[in-house]
Amino acid sequence: MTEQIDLTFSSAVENMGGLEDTAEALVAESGFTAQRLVELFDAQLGSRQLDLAARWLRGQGEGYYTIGSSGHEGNAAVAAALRPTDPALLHYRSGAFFLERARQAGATSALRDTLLGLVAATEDPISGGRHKVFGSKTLAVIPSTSTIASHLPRAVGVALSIQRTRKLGVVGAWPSDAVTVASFGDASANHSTATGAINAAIHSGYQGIPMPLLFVCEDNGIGISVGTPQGWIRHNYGSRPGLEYFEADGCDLASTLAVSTKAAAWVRVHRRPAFLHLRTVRLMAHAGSDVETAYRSPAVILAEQQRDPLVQTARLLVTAGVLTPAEVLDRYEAKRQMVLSLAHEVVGLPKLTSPGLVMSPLAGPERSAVAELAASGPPAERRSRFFGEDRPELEGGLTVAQSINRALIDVLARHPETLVFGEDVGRKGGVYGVTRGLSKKAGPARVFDTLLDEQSILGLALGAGVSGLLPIPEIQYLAYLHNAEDQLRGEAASLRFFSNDQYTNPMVIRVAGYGYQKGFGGHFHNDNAVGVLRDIPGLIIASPSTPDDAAAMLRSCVSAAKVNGSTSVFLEPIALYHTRDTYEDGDGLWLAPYCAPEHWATNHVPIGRGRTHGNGSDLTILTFGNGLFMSKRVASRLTRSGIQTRILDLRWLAPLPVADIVREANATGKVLIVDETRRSGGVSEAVIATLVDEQFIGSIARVTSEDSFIPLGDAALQVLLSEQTIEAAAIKIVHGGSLV
Ligand SMILES: Cc1ncc(C[n+]2csc(CCOP(=O)(O)OP(=O)(O)O)c2C)c(N)n1
Ligand SMILES: [Mg+2]
Repeated sequence: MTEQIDLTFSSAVENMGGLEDTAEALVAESGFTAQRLVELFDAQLGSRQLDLAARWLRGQGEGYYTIGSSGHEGNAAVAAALRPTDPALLHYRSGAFFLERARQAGATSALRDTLLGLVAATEDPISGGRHKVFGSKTLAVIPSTSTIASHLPRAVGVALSIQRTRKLGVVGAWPSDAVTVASFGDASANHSTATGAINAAIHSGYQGIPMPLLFVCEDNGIGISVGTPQGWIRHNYGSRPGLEYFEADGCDLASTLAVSTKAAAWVRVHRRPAFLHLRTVRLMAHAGSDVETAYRSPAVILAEQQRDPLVQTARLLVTAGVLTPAEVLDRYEAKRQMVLSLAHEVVGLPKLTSPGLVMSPLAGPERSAVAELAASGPPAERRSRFFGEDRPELEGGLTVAQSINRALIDVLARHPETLVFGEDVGRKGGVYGVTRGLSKKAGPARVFDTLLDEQSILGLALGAGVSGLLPIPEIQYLAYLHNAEDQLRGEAASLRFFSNDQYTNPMVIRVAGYGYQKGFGGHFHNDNAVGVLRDIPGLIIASPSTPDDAAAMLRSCVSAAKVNGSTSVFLEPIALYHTRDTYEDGDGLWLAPYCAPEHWATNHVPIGRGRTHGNGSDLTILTFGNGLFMSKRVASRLTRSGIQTRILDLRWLAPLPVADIVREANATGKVLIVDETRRSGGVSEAVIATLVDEQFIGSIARVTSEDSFIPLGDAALQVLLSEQTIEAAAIKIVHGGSLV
């Protein structure tokens, strides 16, 4: 099918004539030589022909993506104003930016690479056939998901990390004078993710924290079918203190170049955030499948076509005598032929043809490499600087909170690129004291308070991770992860998948969670639902219960992040943070000594391995978190009534310790799952499914919390799993239903 803009371009150029300008004047206006202008025109032509080829491929049933860049080709000028080493997180209409950046870097395959993405060929150098994304390791383009604006919190993190790595003496991924660029559409500018990220950038800049970040809003006046109110972007962002504002007609290459150059230079010099507003048009509808005439009048569509940036660049070049109309048309047709012949080449290339191929980037880290790294302690000199005379292994029994605190200090000493941050993490040392003293020891550049925005906290971690740092962000309460979830689910967990393992998100997200808190009641401080984490492919979920496991498991998660960029969620049981006694007041049995580095190898906790407590042969209890504490107490009472149990602490909710589950289940033939999360969507469902999958043929029962939110006060105990319930269920399964 012939596209209208294709015909309009040819007829507009044919009718161009007359030298109304001079090449010198054009060069003076844009700040670029005539030859560079022709190169940028080449990037614009390439981008346009890619859009046309995408539709041709779709028509052949060979292409799977038709969201194009037509009307946005002015963004070639933004690339030209930046350096190819400046980290870029791009809007999906960035074809011309991408081609120009490739040209700057001397990369010759960008047209073909983009086509490989369109046909989902395994040869696609960025995603390996998993998605059409603009991304490249060599071009410093970090691929973004299609969730609009969700790349912006990461962009803030990348910008912050540019100087932070230098400050810490860590090898960073970007040059020290780099500028981060992040582009997005006008409708996206209203998304809370965008407004949150822009706020976080201004908040940093306001405090004098370097934040070299250029936001580029490509304003085509519409988001799918919904118009952006006239002048809204300028009204909203044009005069924000702390956000330098630049605006250009994105359809006019010369002025876009001049303004982009000014904006990029401003950010590079001032290390503060700026907002570049490019007025563009959207040609050929939102995507190939979008029937624009359903919501836009023919007059509006025509008016947009008349602002076609390609026609305008052609006019600039022709009227300044740089190219003749015939030369422009030759270039246009030559580019069409080149792109079409590449499109023919990529049709039929191999696709991902097995689950294993699709999922290869989701594989976990190599076990031996994690074990080896987790066993290696910090240099003695650095460790003694951090701990002084108070080496934790000499402190005697520690609580879970103390143990995590000491383990974090060891991680900070072992890995100088580690950052620990979150709300109240720095000066106060965490709501529960888990990060107490860390900021003093490691310094405020490494352990610090953030603004109150979980989305920004995770975004900062995402940006730090791709910049050479090792972030350990804290989410203060599990319930408050949910308003930032996309950063974990959509960004952190999917990046390595969509970049074929080239970009990763090394990080350990500490989350305080679960119920049974005595100090602070109600649902939000006692959230016991983890379903939202358990189905994220590739995500590691650690759930330590005991002080010694907590320290060792933290080392495992950190090592996995270092070894292969794994993202882990480290779920800390608030109710056990300060627990000392297990059975009776003063017994001190929940405390555990801290393991000295020379014993880390023998005390290593592999990811996906549980821990068995006891060796009874009557009943196997499978549990985790507070469930371990309750089960141990119940088990001791059961012993008195002649029932001998063994308890498997799962320790990892993903990957589950399948081999341990099966072994311990078979050891008694009777399994009770003790699950403090909800009955629906809770952990017990996965454990039962594992037993069924593994063809366990004994008895299975489960006790869980109710499908409820947690109310305030003692009413919580009505819906949270209790020791009495566990005990009754244990007796029932052992004695076949008769309570004794
Ligand atoms: C969070 C989210 N909600 C909805 C969508 C579906 N969606 C894709 S593009 C789009 C419109 C974006 O408009 P704009 O930001 O102006 O960019 P444009 O396509 O106009 O360049 C929408 C709603 C999405 N991708 N992400
Ligand atoms: Mg738009």
